[in-house]
Amino acid sequence: MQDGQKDRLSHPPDPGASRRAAPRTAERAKGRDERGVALLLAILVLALLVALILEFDTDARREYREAAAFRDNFKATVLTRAAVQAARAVLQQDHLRDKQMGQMYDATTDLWAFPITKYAIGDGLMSAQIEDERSKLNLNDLAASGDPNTKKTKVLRVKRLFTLLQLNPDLVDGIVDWVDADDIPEAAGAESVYYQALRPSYRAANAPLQTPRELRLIKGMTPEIVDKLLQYVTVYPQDGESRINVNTADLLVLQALDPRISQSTAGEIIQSRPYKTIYELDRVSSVADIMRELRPLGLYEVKSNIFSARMSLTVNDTTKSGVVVLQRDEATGNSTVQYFRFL
Ligand SMILES: [Ca+2]
Ligand SMILES: [Ca+2]
Repeated sequence: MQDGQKDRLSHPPDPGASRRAAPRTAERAKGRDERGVALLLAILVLALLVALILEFDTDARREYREAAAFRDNFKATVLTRAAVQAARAVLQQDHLRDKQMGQMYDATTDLWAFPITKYAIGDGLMSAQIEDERSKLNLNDLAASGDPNTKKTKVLRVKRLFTLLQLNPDLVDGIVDWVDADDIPEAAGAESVYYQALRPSYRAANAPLQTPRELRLIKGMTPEIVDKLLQYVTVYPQDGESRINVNTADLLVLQALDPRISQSTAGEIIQSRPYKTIYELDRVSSVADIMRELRPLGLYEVKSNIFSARMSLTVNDTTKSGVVVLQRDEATGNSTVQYFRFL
């Protein structure tokens, strides 16, 4: 027997040996593969985790920003409403002061007339300006039925203002028809028949204007014309009572009052402000006769009971603006909200 054979005989070949040797190599390879896969998985998980964290971070930041903006918006909204109460308080204070002094007039020298700029209120800054609505011509007085002469006087007054503003006075006929109860058009006006031919069609309100912005619906009006008018016309009080306050009225509004009031006489009226009573206009010699003549017609006044306030509240990066119209009770000085809108 050869050694090898002996050897093989004494050590019979292990049938599993070669099978075991091969798996050892395979296992090693498998081990390497598994470690590689595990590493890849780990890298993948890490990458996912990083992506997740980044996304979470972005989301969290966005949500935080959104929450902060929501919070600021909410605060500004609440503060805007608080500012309305502040405006009411200012007007009440003015009333009490007038009563104490025994001088019931409202002028631009009053405290309410001073603008408030970035006044700290709560977590926000408030800017506000109160305006006298009686410094403007009330367009709702054009609805007046009854005495045709009174109506004519009122219409002419508004037409004069339009002319002074270099706007077509015929536009006023459209406003008259919009607010008057009838369906009979004025010379240059328009009633529902006209608006119903438009696309989209609508009807004339045949009722007082609710807000100055409603003017845009009226024949011939454009947003530009309405913007130009806003400083000089009002729709408050809604019942159309339209005495203007000579202590606050603009030069053009004073001129519109009567055709004999020129730019220079209107300027003289402004120069001699404030007037504590309507009789004090007699001080202005150039216009005394005219004002005496207008006095019994109830065209003007030295005080006001209707005001508007524009407020803007800023909390961090969020600003909320609102406009409120306040009617002040002449006996108590307490104001009621006639209109409120966020801008
Ligand atoms: Ca009408
Ligand atoms: Ca009419």
